Amino acid sequence: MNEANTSESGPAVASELAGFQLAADVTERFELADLEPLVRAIRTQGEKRELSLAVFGRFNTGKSSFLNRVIGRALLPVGAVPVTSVVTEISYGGAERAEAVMLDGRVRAIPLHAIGSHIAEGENPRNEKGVDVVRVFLPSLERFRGLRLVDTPGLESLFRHNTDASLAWSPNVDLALVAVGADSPLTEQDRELIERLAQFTPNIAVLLTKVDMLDSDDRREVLDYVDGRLRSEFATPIPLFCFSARSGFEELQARFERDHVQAALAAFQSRRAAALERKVETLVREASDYLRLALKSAETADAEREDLRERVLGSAQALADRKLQLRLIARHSAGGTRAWVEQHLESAARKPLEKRLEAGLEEELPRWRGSLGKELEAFERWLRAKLAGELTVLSAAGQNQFCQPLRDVERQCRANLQSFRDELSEKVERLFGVPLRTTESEMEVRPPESPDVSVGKIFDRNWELISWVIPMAIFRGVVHTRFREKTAAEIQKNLSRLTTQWEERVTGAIESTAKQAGQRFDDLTRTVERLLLSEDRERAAEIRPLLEQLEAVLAGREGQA
Ligand SMILES: Nc1nc2c(ncn2[C@@H]2O[C@H](COP(=O)(O)OP(=O)(O)OP(=O)(O)O)[C@@H](O)[C@H]2O)c(=O)[nH]1
Ligand SMILES: [Mg+2]
Repeated sequence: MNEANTSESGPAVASELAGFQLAADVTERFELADLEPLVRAIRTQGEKRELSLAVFGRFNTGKSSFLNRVIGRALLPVGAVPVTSVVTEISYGGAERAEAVMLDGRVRAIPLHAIGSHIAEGENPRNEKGVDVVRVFLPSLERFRGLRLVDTPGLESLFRHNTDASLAWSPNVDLALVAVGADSPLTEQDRELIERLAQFTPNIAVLLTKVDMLDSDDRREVLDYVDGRLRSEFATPIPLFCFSARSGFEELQARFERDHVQAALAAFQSRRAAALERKVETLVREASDYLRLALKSAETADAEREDLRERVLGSAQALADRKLQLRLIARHSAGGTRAWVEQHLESAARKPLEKRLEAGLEEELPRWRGSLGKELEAFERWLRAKLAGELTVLSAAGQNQFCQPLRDVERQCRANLQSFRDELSEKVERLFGVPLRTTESEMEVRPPESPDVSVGKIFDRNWELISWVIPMAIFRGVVHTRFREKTAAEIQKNLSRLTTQWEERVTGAIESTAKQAGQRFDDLTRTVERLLLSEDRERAAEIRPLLEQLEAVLAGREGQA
């Protein structure tokens, strides 16, 4: 088996690599949250029995279609709009099965045929189910033992969370495949993506997809163009493969498997070691960048501080105004939530619901024969059960719609924070010559669950006591008219109650989102203040030897290269 191939040399565990422990310690000591995923990826690298071959790229370039072809079945959902929303890992396994690893770490078995409900944007919008990664095991992948095929959500779509999910996973990559559509060959974003992936692995190839869309002359022209661009943009050669998921292009797939996959498996140890080396090198470089910034800041005299602070963060008033903007976004959306839910619940659903219950009531009425008390009881039981059933369905079906104001707030807060972060980073880089490394922890927005629908008591009086004195033969018509009126009134009352429940839940989630955004804002300003506020000789003395050691590691690596 490939993973047992020990004839090649190369460090398999991170601790053997110069600088890793030092950089990991610096990451922990200086709380460099944005380097933590890379530290984790490096630590787990040593335990991995498989190379991760991950396909990245712009949405709609055919990444999932490509992997479906490679695994020989239509497993992954595909479509003309952005589809994949969760990273999916596929590897050989003795039994066919799938599991979802949730963001909170729990692992759930899921039926293989239902993975779409976890990984497709349409069925799991904005990853509202909170899935971290889906893993699939297939006995048919015997020939890929030692390989983990990874499908990632597409980049650059309007769904920013998909880009975030792909980039968050990217430190784990060993063999990166960048999918580029033959219809838009190699954009500026593709180049940036390759550069980003090169931080984590030197094993990068480009897959030119959908080549069936070009005739052979155009295909040659596009191939030459992409190949030429790759050569001029990157110092190391990047292999290029053509692919089409359409039938008639099987030879391209066979060539890819032979020249890329089998070659990688044959050189398993060295590919794994190279990816590990690259990750550690990136970690050491980024940790030393951070320390250089921290050192410059600790060495800056107090006299220059206030001026620096003002130049980076702006005045206290300007900061307060920015933070107020976040609160106003939330307040505005929370204020409109009731009207929004009302529009989608009461206005849209009331009439059809009334019609359904009226028809149901007319069917039931002839069955209720007895004293007033008995009929009232039958009516109440029927109406409560019917209403509860109908409202539960309406509530669940409308959940996505009702949460729209929450999503708007989340999107606006995220964009607001991002632009603040970009501005700060740019100013710090201008003044110190080193980019600002800030904690880019994601806001966690949990959409509220559907409330439990409960229909309260319908009649307050206990009619049982006097029902025997009322002759139903005479009053039945009047009583039934009252039932009809009561049905409409109960629909109105309970829809309004459900609207209130949803309003409370959505505005509660909006408030918590706004609070989180406020905290992120404060974290960001605190990080900068911590860097800028005081001249700190002790801190400078602590940083200097660490920085020297990290720089020595980097110099040693460059020397080796
Ligand atoms: N002509 C042609 N169309 C293709 C090919 N591969 C995929 N498509 C079409 O391109 C669209 C996108 O395919 P997907 O496989 O879902 O693309 P993706 O890159 O996984 O998209 P995201 O998951 O959104 O990132 C679908 O409509 C596919 O039918 C191909 O080789 N040739
Ligand atoms: Mg996809």
